[in-house]
Amino acid sequence: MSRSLPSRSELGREILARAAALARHSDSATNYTRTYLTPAHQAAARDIARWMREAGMEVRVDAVGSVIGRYAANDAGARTLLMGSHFDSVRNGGRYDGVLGILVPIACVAELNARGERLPCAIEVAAFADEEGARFQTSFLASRAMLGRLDPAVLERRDAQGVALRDAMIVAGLDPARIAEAAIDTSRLGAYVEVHIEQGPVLLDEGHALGVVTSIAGGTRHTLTVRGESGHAGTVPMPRRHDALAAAAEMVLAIEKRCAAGGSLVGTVGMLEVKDGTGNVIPGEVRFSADIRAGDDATREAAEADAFAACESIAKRRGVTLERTRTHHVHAVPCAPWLQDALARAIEAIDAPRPRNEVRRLPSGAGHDAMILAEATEVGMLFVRCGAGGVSHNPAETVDAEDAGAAAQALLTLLALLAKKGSGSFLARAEKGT
Ligand code: HGY
Ligand code: MN
Ligand code: MN
Repeated sequence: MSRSLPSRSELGREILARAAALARHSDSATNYTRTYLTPAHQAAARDIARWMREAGMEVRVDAVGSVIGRYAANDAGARTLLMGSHFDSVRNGGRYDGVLGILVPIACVAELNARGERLPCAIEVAAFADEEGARFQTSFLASRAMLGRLDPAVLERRDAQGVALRDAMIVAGLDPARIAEAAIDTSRLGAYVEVHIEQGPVLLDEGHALGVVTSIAGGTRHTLTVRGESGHAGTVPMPRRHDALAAAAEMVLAIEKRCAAGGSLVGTVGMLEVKDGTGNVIPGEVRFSADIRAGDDATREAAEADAFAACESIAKRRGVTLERTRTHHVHAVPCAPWLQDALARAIEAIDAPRPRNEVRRLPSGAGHDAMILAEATEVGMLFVRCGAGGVSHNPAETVDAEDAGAAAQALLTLLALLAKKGSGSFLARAEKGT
């Protein structure tokens, strides 16, 4: 008797229970923070590897610590459908960002395995070890490594305690000299599909449990260093000061003002540190971050040019120097139309809650590993509704079990849809056939 499909709530409850178990692996005793290669990060990797094995996958850990499960095809020559997301987090973040995109595909493979079903493509689930880059400022480290595009210079980056990335790798049992071995044969990839929480309020406000991503906003991140002149807070007359922090503060507001121009453009200063900061000393040196994004590269590039020109003129007027380095850059990425259509059909087929029976397609303002995989294969993304007003990168981040279960049912349906296209390069056929 063929096994009945587990109910949406059964699937969802197990997914959320595992997210809760992973959330216990945190670098902090007081909040959910899991950064690259810490003991908590390694403990989470072990849990994920165990769940992948229990789901019937062969599991490997790659040269940068990503955990990759493989569920072989019924045809040895078939290509691979890669799914996954990241299991590191921002500081004091939410427990579903990234993690949901690992647990949902694991639940789907477990279901296929329980049915003894194999597909005309291999399935791989990648738990990427470092996407946020919160510890070493190394966004998308793991997915870049998977494509063989990780710049070895990142090995010299240091965390807030001064630990070099290369040393953190050695402590975690990895060999920094072998990061190139994380690269896969991308010709075997048929497509990449990432499930992710929306991290915004659109699906919530409009009553959609799931949504299909149309494109992913590009972005850059910069470190700006302002150098003025430290001095005695009590004796230097105001007109003679070269206060690095006051200058930086004016620059922060200039960046905010330019990026408030509307549309998909956004700008954020998330980090600011005063060197040798002391209450009775005029700050001599300040370093701050700037994260600028937009749905298209031209809008973002224009905003960057204007914002940083404003910073330069503030520096000149205040008699301080300004140094800027770009630490991160990803282009805006479109999601493959045929994958968007297949995901939309899957949402319709499982009858996920959607007003007026329409599937919502929407852009992603957040960056995802899919942006990097898009350099090697076609990508699709399935968004899952966030609760608590759609907040994310915040401990209040939440997902409903029914919606998590709906995502698993939609992904299972997508796999069935794609499998219908027959064996061999079934994904290519899916592409032509839809
Ligand atoms: O910053 C982002 O968009 C993602 O959370 N890495
Ligand atoms: Mn994130
Ligand atoms: Mn994420």
